[in-house]
Amino acid sequence: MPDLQRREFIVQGSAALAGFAGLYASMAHAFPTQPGEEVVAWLDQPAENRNPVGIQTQLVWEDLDSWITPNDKFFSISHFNRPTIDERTWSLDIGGRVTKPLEHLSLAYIKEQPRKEVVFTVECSGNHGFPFFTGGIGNARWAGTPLAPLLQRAGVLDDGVEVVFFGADKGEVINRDIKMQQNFARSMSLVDAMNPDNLLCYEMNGAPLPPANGFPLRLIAPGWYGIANVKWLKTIEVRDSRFMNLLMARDYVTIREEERNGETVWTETSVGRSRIKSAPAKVTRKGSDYRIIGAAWGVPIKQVDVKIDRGPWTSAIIDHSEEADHAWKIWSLDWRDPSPGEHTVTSRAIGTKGQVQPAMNDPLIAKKHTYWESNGQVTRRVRIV
Ligand SMILES: Nc1nc2c(c(=O)[nH]1)N[C@H]1C(S)=C(S)[C@@H](COP(=O)(O)O)O[C@H]1N2
Ligand SMILES: [Mo]
Repeated sequence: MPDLQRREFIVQGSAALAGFAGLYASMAHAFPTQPGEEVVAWLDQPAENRNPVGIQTQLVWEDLDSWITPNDKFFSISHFNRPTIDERTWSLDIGGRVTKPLEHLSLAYIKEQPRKEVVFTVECSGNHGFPFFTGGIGNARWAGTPLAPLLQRAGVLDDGVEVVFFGADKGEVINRDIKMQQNFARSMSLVDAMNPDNLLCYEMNGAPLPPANGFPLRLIAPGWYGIANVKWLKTIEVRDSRFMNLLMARDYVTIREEERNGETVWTETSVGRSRIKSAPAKVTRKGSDYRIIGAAWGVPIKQVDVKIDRGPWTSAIIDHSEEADHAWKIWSLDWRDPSPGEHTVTSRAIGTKGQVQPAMNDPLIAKKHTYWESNGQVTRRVRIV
């Protein structure tokens, strides 16, 4: 293209873009909330929390007004007790199938190691699995030191294939009538554990880890469901075989009917890496202008579509002002002239590799018999007056 022509093209192009930007100025940034903007509450509200000890501080979707979830609004899950740990007496052991066990690592020692930060959206794999559990998600900036160099320093033996992360919390576990006292534990293959993204994390949004989120140290495993992110970390143990405790082999196992050439195969698979998901967060109104705002996460997101009632899918605008590889994307869509009355709002995320968030009647969801990995499309109800 000759220079002049190209310049003209650029000028015209940017002029056209400016017009577009003007029209959608309100949409490019979903946050902060604009003056005069009010939230239209969903008609379908979560049921009363049936497990208030285990599940605390769920995200209230209508309150979503920042990319980062503040620590005091971040959800917290506990399967056993919630230990209060004194960092002066706490230490971390890394052992098992290694040549040089690293024992009694202090918090100060871990903080002296190279620091790394990641913005990562943690979702509990049970989120949306129950009517009372729809806010098990939050996005934080986590800081810590990479796990891999410490495992390397410990010198993993050739037969070391599995890395187990033990928490300080514990409780009674029963299997085959055998009653045991066990610490919370989850494992990963050595290959997965060595991923450079994994952090031994001591900081959340610039503050020491809050007790509810794992003080003084937790694993942060970006790209994995919440369960892999072991809190109140106490021991890391390399083993020579698969680890099959409650949280690896009985709970957090997804049971599905899968179709193979017209035959049903029942599968039981471990909950691990997060799946593609999105949800409408809120409908806002400013005068007579309505907007739908939501989030999408689980895998790298390319696109989010929104469906109102039984209408067509319309692409939402993704807010690129704050983004990170492992963080949710905030999206919004202007809702032009909604008719008064009740409506449904459904969102559908599409990943960069073409993954599509399944509909609730997709066999992937409909033939799933357990509540974990509830990544089906979320439909909310709203009344426009
Ligand atoms: N030690 C320990 N770690 C744990 C848990 C637990 O009960 N004990 N719960 C897991 C689950 S199921 C989830 S969803 C995440 C939640 O992290 P959060 O409580 O910081 O939000 O922590 C995980 N790590
Ligand atoms: Mo979870």
